[in-house]
Amino acid sequence: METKNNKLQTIEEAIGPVDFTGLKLTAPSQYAAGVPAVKIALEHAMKEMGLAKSIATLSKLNQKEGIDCPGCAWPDPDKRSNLGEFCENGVKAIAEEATNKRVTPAFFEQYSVKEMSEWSDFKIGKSGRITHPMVLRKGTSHYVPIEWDEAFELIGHHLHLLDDPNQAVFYTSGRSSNEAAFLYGLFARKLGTNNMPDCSNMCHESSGAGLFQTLGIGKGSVTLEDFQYADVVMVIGQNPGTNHPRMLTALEKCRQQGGKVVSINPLKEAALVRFKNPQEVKGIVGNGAAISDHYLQVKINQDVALLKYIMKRLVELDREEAGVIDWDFIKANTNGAGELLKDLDSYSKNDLITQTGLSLDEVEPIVKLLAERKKVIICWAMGLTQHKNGVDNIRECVNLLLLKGSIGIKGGGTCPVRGHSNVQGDRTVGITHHVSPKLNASFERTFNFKPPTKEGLDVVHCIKSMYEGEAKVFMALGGNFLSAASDTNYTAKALQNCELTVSVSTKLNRTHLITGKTSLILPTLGRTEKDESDGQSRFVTVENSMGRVHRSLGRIDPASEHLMSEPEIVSRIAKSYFKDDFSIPWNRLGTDYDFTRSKIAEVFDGFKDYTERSKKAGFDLPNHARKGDFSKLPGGVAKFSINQLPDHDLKENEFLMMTIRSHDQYNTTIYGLDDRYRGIYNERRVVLIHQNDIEKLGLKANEVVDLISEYNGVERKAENFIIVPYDIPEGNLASYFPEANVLIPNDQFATLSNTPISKSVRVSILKKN
Ligand SMILES: Nc1nc2c(c(=O)[nH]1)N[C@H]1C(S)=C(S)[C@@H](COP(=O)(O)OP(=O)(O)OC[C@H]3O[C@@H](n4cnc5c(=O)[nH]c(N)nc54)[C@H](O)[C@@H]3O)O[C@H]1N2
Ligand SMILES: Nc1nc2c(c(=O)[nH]1)N[C@H]1C(S)=C(S)[C@@H](COP(=O)(O)OP(=O)(O)OC[C@H]3O[C@@H](n4cnc5c(=O)[nH]c(N)nc54)[C@H](O)[C@@H]3O)O[C@H]1N2
Ligand SMILES: [Mo]
Repeated sequence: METKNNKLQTIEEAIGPVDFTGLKLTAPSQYAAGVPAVKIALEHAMKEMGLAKSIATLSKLNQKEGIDCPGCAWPDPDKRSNLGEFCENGVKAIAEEATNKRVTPAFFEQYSVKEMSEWSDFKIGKSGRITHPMVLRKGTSHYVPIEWDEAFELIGHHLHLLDDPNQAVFYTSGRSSNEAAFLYGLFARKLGTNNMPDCSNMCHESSGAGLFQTLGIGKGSVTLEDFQYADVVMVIGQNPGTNHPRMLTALEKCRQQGGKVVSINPLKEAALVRFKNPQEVKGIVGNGAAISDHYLQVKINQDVALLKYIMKRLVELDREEAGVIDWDFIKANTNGAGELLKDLDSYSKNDLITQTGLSLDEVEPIVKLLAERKKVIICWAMGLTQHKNGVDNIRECVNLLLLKGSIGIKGGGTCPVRGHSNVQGDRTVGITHHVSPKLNASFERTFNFKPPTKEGLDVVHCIKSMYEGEAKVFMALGGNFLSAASDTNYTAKALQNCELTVSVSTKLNRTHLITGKTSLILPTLGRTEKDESDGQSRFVTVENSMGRVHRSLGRIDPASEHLMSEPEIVSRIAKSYFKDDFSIPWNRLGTDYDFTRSKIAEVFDGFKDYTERSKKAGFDLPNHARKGDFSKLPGGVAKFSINQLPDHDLKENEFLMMTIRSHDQYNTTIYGLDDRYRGIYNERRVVLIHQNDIEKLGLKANEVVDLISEYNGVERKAENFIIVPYDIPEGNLASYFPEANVLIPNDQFATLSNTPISKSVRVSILKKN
C-alpha cells in the first residue's frame, strides 16, 4: 500500500514550498559590520558548533597555517589579525560546514525523498552533514546506505553503458581544491569528453570572456596591495558587505590613503555606505568609516550607457585640456581607440544619461574625479556579468581603464571579484568545457593519451542535452545544480531524465531530492576538516581571486569516519572505470597530493616547486596584464571594443528584475531568513519595488502577488511574493535567488559567455484576487 512515506519523488517539489515565514520590515541599515555582525556571527557559530569547536575553528581561519575560508575568494592580507581574519559571513560559512548536526542512514530511513523535497531549502540545509554514502535505487522512495566500493562500481557500470562519453556530464562547484579539480578534469578527458560545466558558467564567465578578448587573460590584473595606491576604486554591480566583507577593509584603507570610492548599484547597499571594522576598536565604539565618496543608483543593466557617457565626457575634457586621456599608453599598448571614439560620437549625451536614470548632478562629479586622477581600479561581480550583454559590460569597463592608461600600473586595473573560494583555481587547473590545443598537448605529454577535441557542454547546454535525453549520466563535484541553475522546472526534468545522477557533497540539498533514475550521494570532507592518510595529515591548495595559490589545512575532526576526500573519490571512480588500464596511477594521484601537485606542475605553467611554495603566504601565478604586457594577444596589444546598449524590449507593465543574494545565504544554502542590512526579516518571498510603481499598478505594500516572465510566448510563474516598497529605480525589481530562478528560461543567457540573465529578467506582476 502506498503511504505518504513511500511515495516517489515528483517534479512539483523542484521549487520547494511557496508559503510564507512571516515578514517583518525595518528601515535599511546605515552601516555594515560593527558589533551586530560579531554578535550574529558568534550566535551562528555557537548554535551550529558549540563553544570549543567554535574557538578551535575560528582562530585558524585564513591564518597562514590554517583553513582557507570557504566563504569567498577575497585574498588575505599579508599582515593578519590574531583574531583570525574575521567576517560575519565567513563565520557563518564555517559554522554551516562544521555543524554538529548529522544526516545519517537513520535519517534517510525516516524521511522519503519526496517528504524531504517538500521542506524549504532552509530546513533541508539545516539538517546537517551527510555521514555515509547513500544510494536511491531505481523506482524506490528512500536513500539507503551503500559501501564505497559498490558506489564506485555503480558509476563505472553506468559510464560503460553509454554509447558515447559525451553522454556524461561532469559539473564542478568552486569549493573543490585544485587537486580534486585537476583529477576530475583528467578523468573526464581520459574518458573522452569535455563536458565540464562549472559554476563559473553561471557566475564570472562573462568576465573571463570579456577580459580574455581585450587583455589576453581571463583573470583580474590587480593585487590587494594595489588598493592602497589607487586614486579611484569603482565598485560596480557588487555587494561586498554581504558577499565579500573582507573587501571593505581594503576599501577603507584606500580611502585612508586619499583614494576615492565610487559605487554604482541600483540599490543603496549599506556596506557601501558605511563600514564599522570589527577588527578595530573604532569599529566597535565609533560611527565607522564612510566607504563610498559617490553613489550612483543606476537603473538595472544601464552600466554600458553610464560608462559610455563617462568616456564621452572624458574625451571632451581631454580636447579642452590634454592629460585626461593617456594617449601615450594608448599608442604604445592598444588598438581600436579610433573606432571607440567614433562609437562614442554616435551617441547623444542626453540619451545616455536618460537611460541610466541618473541626473547630471550625480554623474558629473565622477567625470571630474576620473579626469583628474589616473590610477583607477574597477571591481565588479554579478551585477555586471549576469545579463544578456554581460560580456559587453566587462569590455566597456576595460575601455575606460585603457583610456586612462590604468592597466599594468601600481594602483590600477581590473578586479573581477570571484565568488566561490576556489572557483578560479578550478578553472586554472583544467575545469573547462572549451578545447585548447595547447592544454591537450600538455595533458598528452604528461599522461600519454589524446584528450578529446570536441567542445564540451557548459551549464545551460548540458541541461538542454539532459532535457532532450542525450546526456544520461550527471555527476557533480559539489554544488546544488538544480537550485543554482535557471528554469528550475526544466532543469528538474533534465536531471530526472538521467539514468544516474551523482553528487559529491558535504550537506543535503535539493539536487539530492530531484534526481536521475538512480542517484548517489557521496559524502566528502569539507575545508575545515582534517584530511589524513596513513596517519599523516594532508593539505590541499586553492587560488584566490587575485591569482595567489596557497594551501588550506583542515583542523577539526571529520563529521564522520565514513567521509572520503574529494581527490580520493574522483580517483577511485576513475580506477573503477578504467579497471585494467594502469596507464594513469589513479591510486597514487588520489592519495599522495604532493604527487598530484607535481603532475599539475607538469601540465600547467607557473606551478614550479608547487608544494613547497604553496606553504606560508603562497605564490602568485603568472599574470602578464598585471605587468602591462599584452604580447600574448594578436598584434601584441590590448584591444578596445565596441559595445551596444542593451535592448530589453519591455512591454507596458513589464519590469526588469534582478535576482540577488540576501545577507543570510550562501548561494543556495540558506543560513537564515534575515536580510539585515536591507531591513527585511524572516521572509525570502519578497519583491522589492519603487513606491511609484506600487501606486501605478494599484498595489499596496505587503500585498501578495505572483511574478510572471514571458519569453518566446512561454509563460513562467513564481507564486506568492510579498510587495516590499524599496529605494530601487523605477521600472526595476529585486527578488532573491534561488526562489525566482523558476522565471529565467534556460535559453536566455549572455552572448559569448552563456551566463544566464539572472540580473535582468523581464517580468510582470500579477495581482492575486
Ligand atoms: N555570504 C555570501 N558570500 C558570497 C556568496 C553568498 O551567496 N553569500 N556567494 C559567492 C558567489 S558564488 C558570488 S558569485 C559572489 C556574488 O557576489 P555579488 O555579485 O555581490 O552578489 P549578488 O547578490 O548577486 O549581488 C549583485 C549586486 O549587484 C547589483 N546589481 C544587480 N544588477 C545590476 C546592474 O545591472 N548594474 C549594477 N551596477 N549593479 C547591479 C545588486 O544590487 C547587488 O548589489 O559572492 C560570493 N560570496
Ligand atoms: N537566479 C540566480 N541564479 C544564480 C545566481 C544568481 O545570482 N541568481 N548566482 C549563480 C552563481 S554566481 C553561482 S556560483 C551558482 C552557485 O552554484 P553551486 O556552486 O552549484 O551552488 P552552491 O549553493 O554554492 O552549492 C552548495 C552545496 O555545495 C555542497 N558543498 C559545500 N561545500 C562543499 C565542499 O567542500 N565539497 C563538496 N563536494 N561539496 C560542498 C553542499 O552540499 C551544498 O549544499 O549559482 C548561480 N545561480
Ligand atoms: Mo558565483
